Amino acid sequence: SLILKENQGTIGRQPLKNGAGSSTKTPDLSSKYLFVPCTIIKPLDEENSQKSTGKVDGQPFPGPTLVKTIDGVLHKISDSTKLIPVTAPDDHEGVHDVLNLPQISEASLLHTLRIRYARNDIYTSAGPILISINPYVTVKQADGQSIYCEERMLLYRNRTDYTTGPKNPHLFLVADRAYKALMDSVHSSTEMDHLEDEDAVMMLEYHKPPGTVRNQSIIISGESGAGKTEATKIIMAYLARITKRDSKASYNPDGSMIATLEDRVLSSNPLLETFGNAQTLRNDNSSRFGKYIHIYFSTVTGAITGASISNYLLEKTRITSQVDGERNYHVFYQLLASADQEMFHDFGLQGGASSFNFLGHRITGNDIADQEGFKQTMACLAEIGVSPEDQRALFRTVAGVLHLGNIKFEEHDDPSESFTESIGKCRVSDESRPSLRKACELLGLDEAKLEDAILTKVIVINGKSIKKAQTVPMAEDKRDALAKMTYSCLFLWLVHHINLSLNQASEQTKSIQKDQMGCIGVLDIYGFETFDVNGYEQLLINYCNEKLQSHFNRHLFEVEQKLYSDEGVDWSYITFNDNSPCLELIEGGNGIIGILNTLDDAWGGMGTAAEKDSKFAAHLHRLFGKSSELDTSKDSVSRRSHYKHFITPKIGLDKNFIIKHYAGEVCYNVDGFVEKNMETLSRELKDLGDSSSNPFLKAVYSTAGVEVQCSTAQRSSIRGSSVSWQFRASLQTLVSDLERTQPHYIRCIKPNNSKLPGAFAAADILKQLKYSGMMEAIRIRREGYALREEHETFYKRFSLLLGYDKIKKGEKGIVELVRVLSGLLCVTDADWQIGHSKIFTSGKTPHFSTNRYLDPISTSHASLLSLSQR
Ligand code: AOV
Ligand code: MG
Repeated sequence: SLILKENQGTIGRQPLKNGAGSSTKTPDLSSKYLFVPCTIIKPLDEENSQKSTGKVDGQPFPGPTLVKTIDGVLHKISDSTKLIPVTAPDDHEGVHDVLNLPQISEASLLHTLRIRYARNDIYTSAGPILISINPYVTVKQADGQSIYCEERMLLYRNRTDYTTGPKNPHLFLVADRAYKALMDSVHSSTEMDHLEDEDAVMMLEYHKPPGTVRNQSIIISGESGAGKTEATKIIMAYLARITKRDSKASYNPDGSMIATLEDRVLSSNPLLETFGNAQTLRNDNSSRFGKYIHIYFSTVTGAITGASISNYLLEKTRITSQVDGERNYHVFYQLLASADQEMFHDFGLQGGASSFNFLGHRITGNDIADQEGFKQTMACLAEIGVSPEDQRALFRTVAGVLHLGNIKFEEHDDPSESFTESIGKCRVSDESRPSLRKACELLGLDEAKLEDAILTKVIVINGKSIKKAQTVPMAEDKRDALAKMTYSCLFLWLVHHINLSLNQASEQTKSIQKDQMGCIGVLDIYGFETFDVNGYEQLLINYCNEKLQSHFNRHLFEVEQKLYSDEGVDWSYITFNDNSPCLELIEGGNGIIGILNTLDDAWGGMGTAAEKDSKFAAHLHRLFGKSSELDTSKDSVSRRSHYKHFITPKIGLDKNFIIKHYAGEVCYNVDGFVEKNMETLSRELKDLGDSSSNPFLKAVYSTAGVEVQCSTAQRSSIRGSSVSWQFRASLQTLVSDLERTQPHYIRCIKPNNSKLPGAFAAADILKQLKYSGMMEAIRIRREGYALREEHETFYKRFSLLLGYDKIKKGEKGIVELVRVLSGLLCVTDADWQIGHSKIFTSGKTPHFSTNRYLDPISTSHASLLSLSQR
């Protein structure tokens, strides 16, 4: 087989109409035919064709050539040397695990994924990593049931060891592997002997003495809409189902049944989605926060004993404004679609979604889905034990936020009001007074106090507090800040409440000792992002990905290294792709101040937020740009590796800077950076919140532990309290937590940008494979030995196949066999290594064409393997 190489975009634009099986459609080569296998029909250039006579069959001829792709379409290739020859025997088409491919490359990886996706195999393994491609439909198994049905769960669970039962890659396989590894880490594990290769590799590293719990983590990443949240839910459902015990039902004092812990764990997902997910252009149910869910198990009984959720960086701008075609958080629309008569009246919802400024006006809710969502939200709230009073108070707060958004301001010049200093005074407009009144009623706030807090600012000059009037834009900003504070505190209150509910179980299971508890953490976090315009949020998200990538690289490298050194095989040539220079450029360290610290420092001094943004950009270019002032310092050589990751754009210097991330270059626009990083909550707003007469809201504000940064104008920096600083701290905790676990990686891929089932946009998919670090995983394998086989299996296979039944048994026999095979395959000693228990073969064994593949003597080890399996 041959595979069309990337950037052959023009060759198929004029398909040959008369060719057999040709299509009249113009194929989109940039995507459709990217790395599609084809065969050479004939060289088109006679001279070249003659020159090539005598060449090995199947090798590309230089010059224009006619090729036929597997779908029968003919293509004229201008330069056939651009075709990539691949070793792809037919029985390796669409293998479960791409590391079993005789030759692993971008091309063969993409082709395998394409074939599998077309036959509804949406999961593919790459050794220990699971690649998942969003199907955008419920995938069914042969009997018509969903591939996530209970029967299937039990099938994955009930296999006696890893050599029986279903092997097709699946989320259940990963979840089960994590669960089994957790349980095995406490029990003496002789089962190791039965494990399949890849499982054994993973377990090997973590084979701890009996009695020590090895916590597990499942790290799910991918771009928006790739299926992370769905995967998280499927994994949680699996773990809840396989550990479910038949326990006696327990009841509340009012006679209602208390939901089981497993059910409560599962209920947490729809609740978090209601308050933290929204429809975006990329995903109808996009999570606007990151989450790490710890599920605790008793290692004695195997049952779930509790759970807890850590959340990261809820997107706050969405609460007050959304881009065209996107929505605010689901809960607003659910409330509007389903509130009962009493709520409608009490909460002032009669005008519907279009009457609220915070809901935008371009997109209406999907009433049916929102009504269904509301029912589920109510049921889940009850399940996690939120009282009917608190449920109502919660929705009351949601409605209060909506009314805040309808408060408008106008300029006025009323001389009766005197401020020490007034620029352009403003007041609440008359027509929006009812909104102010309603917001105050719902949030338990005093109207006059709210007005005062929004319309004035207290500043301290020479120890004296002075009230300063605010302009209309300033008052609008404060109104929005109050709405964001209220909603984000509500979200934190909910997370806190869920955690309380999920930990009640630990009360019931108090008898379980600490060393008898184990944990599986599931991380559903935003993937690498790059848009036309990238802002503050993208910087933090990509920083997070850079951090996780570092963890991923180190893990892959260490696993590989451990395997080789345990086998006594030389691994010195495997290089570690270290992204710490880029990480340090962002977060600082190693003598580098870092972008985030520079941003924190940009807060100080005078000037508007926009001026500070520009100053920040200028400062970055001075610090890290090509002509950096630090460049001349004596330790500049060691620092230069950091600068390589910082690029000063050719135009728009005052607004932009570029970071060269592991996944590619991203240009960031500094607009709003300083404000977003600071997220000032003025003293007035904090005091206002404290003054609420609504006990629920008081509790909400206090659980969230509202941090106030007051009078920061006098401080030169906000290091230690900025949003990025808090994010950095929570990320650090996350990474150190992950480092104590055995990780399992799931890489979610979005197949196309139209949310369509079946469409495989190859170029975009390839980009995502790169972002997700898959290419790095492949590189490590290719640098090392792609194929490994137990001595005995290897011996049995090849000694028989080649008729060498006379060669010696044991260690000597293996050495002899390897020597003979090397000679036959014309490979060098560097392509083989004999480990203590395994034979390692490099993935660099020579290419062979389809024709040569049929001849066992001249084929490589890999095809011998497949032949001998027949
Ligand atoms: P995300 O979590 O990765 O995006 P989701 O898990 O929300 O993406 O998936 C997006 C949508 O794709 C879902 O709402 C489903 O319609 C569909 N989908 C995903 N996985 C499956 C599956 N296994 N089977 C069927 N449909 C699926 V984001 O949170 O936006 O980064 O921010
Ligand atoms: Mg999500």
